[in-house]
Amino acid sequence: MPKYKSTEQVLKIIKQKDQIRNFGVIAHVDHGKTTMSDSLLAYSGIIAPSTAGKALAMDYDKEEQERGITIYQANVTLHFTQKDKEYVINMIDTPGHVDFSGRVIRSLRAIDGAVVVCDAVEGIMTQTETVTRMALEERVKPVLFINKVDRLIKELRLTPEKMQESLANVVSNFNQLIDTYAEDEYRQAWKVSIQDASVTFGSAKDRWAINVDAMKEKGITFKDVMEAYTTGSVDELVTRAPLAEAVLGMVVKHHPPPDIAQKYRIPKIWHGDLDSDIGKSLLECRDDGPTIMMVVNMVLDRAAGPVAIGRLFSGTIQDGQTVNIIDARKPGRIQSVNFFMGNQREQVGELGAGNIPALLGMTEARAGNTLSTIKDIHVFEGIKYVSEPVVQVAVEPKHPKDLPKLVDVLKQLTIEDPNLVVKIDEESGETIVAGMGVLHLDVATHRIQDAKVDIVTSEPLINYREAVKGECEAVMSKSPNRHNKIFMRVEPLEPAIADMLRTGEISDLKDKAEVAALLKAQGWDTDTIKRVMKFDSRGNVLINGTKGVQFVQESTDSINSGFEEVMREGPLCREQMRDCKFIFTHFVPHEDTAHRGLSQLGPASRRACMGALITAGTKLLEPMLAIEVRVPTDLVGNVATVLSGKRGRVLDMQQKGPASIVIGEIPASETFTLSEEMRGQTAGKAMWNTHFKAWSEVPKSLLAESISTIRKRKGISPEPPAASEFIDKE
Ligand SMILES: Nc1nc2c(ncn2[C@@H]2O[C@H](COP(=O)(O)OP(=O)(O)OP(=O)(O)O)[C@@H](O)[C@H]2O)c(=O)[nH]1
Ligand SMILES: [Mg+2]
Repeated sequence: MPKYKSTEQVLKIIKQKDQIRNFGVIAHVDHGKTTMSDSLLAYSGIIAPSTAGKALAMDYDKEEQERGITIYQANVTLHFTQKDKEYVINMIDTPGHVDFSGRVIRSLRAIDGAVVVCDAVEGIMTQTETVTRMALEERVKPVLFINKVDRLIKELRLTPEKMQESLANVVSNFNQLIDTYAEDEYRQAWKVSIQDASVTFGSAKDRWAINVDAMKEKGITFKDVMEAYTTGSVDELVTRAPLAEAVLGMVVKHHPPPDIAQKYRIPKIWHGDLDSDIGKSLLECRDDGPTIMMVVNMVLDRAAGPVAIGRLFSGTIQDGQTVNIIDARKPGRIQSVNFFMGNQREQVGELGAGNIPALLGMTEARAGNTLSTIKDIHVFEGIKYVSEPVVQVAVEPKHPKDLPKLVDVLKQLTIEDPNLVVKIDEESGETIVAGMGVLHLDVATHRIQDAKVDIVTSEPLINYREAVKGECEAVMSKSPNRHNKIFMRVEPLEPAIADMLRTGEISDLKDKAEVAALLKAQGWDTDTIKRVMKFDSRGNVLINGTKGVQFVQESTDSINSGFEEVMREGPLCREQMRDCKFIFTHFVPHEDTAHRGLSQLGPASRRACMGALITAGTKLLEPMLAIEVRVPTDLVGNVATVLSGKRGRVLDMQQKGPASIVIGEIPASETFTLSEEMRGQTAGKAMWNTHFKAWSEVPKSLLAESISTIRKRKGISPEPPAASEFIDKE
């Protein structure tokens, strides 16, 4: 028996593809996504209408309610009727804060349309741009909801003409984003317009919304909206023009049903053979084809364990079915098929292609995995994150006996949040948790405490990277038994290739022909491509440049292991290496296998890589953040002062209503005291957000000090090693 009446209605029509829509709500932080979602939930009978706009039902987590911010993506399945036609609407509310953008990117894979929510006063902000770009890259079609129109009336007291002008401005700025980021085929077709009702205006807080269709049908004008506010009859406006009717009306009109969407989305996200039976079933979204699902999020349910949520692109999925987790090469048995309704689950037994099932029992699955009844199926393209974990804290249990419990909780957290990176330093015994930003880590450490593990955390620390500066002639290192010689040189790797390694477009697991074509396009010759020994996902590569020597093939694993060790911990500060191309130029192995095993060749390879890097010269990279500060215009100069005092700079300035937006950049390491200084300089009138922009070389004047600080923190000698420690003479 379903818990919600809407589920009964949904299950009656769930097989009709043209009556299904999958959409997500995406936006800049605080623009009103969750408040808007409330109205949709109330309309569908999932929450009481009186609480909509205040309940923030999709922010069901205690931490979210306390902070007033969305942290987790939340799925819900709604029933909607328009002119006697019924629809099943699978909706995902996503977080706006940049620290959680990984959850937005993953959610986009499951949906076909996005409602981009935009604050009428603030207009298009950085994160509006980022999420819209990410949606377009996934071929997810956007429509626009301009929210907080009440602010234009109550706060800015605009005339109806000025109000329309200001709204038209937001629309045109939004279309510029589509111009910039959409692929050629969609650039014109996906522009939004007021005339065709792909733009809706409203106030999520006050629960009304209008678009051209609603205006025509109900005879409402902007003048009526203004009057409602001046005469205090907003409630009447809500009855005449409920938000859900306009927004869901826009969704069913402009967002494609799954079978239509998959025709053009599958070629982008699945690179298998489209002419095969499997390919056809995916393109046509067939219920009777093989079961093929991509997991986009793992959610931990206290009672039921890990729940795998994703998009079923082909076939039918049922309670009790066994499917293969292709990436893990393991089978799993589905205990039950559910809809997620906020934090509740609704068991539905079976779902067809084009839906967003939540599966119990698939405990070994992870976000990004492909599930299928076919064992050797081509997996979906990986998720490409726009940011990297740049901040970290060291975590230690207060009572040493809690260590196993801590490790266990951290394991659970990383299942749910693949953007959280946990590293246990074997030398110092330290547990390091790295994340996208301070808020991300703060939420993670609270989750640990919630699990009743008392911990001590360090101040947040910045993650660094190391990269090679120049190139060098081959250097030689011997194995510990002195019987094997490895010759290695290094040079910078082409940036485009390094990026493809980090996004996973190029990896050892990828189809060889596909990888070869990508490298060729970057100017690599066929011989070099064939000689790749190891692709490192941090953005490094090792190439076999030896000619006519024996035993290279069988020694590859050992040599790769030494290389990888150095890529994990570089010579300057034991930070990760990036953008390096190593060439293994010559090999003098011992005749006898017993003398050239892993314990001999691993260290020799490690030493040769270290020696080559130090000889070629390395640089230390720090994360540079983009910063966007909103202040009253007369305080712009003060913001510039704060930024330049912290090794940052102003890059651009924009006027937005009564405020100015200062766009600039600042090293992440300088942001820990930013709040106090900004408050001091602007009397608390500045609001800002930052996001990862690029890895930037630590300036010479700070280099020596930075290196020794990092090394001391890690409990190693403050001076980095010299090349001679790793290089041997003949
Ligand atoms: N004046 C006004 N305030 C609104 C409106 N919609 C939302 N708000 C307020 O804006 C704030 C943020 O609303 P949320 O719905 O949590 O925004 P969000 O986009 O979900 O935020 P994140 O998920 O954290 O990015 C809350 O204080 C809301 O009450 C609106 O239409 N008018
Ligand atoms: Mg929210």
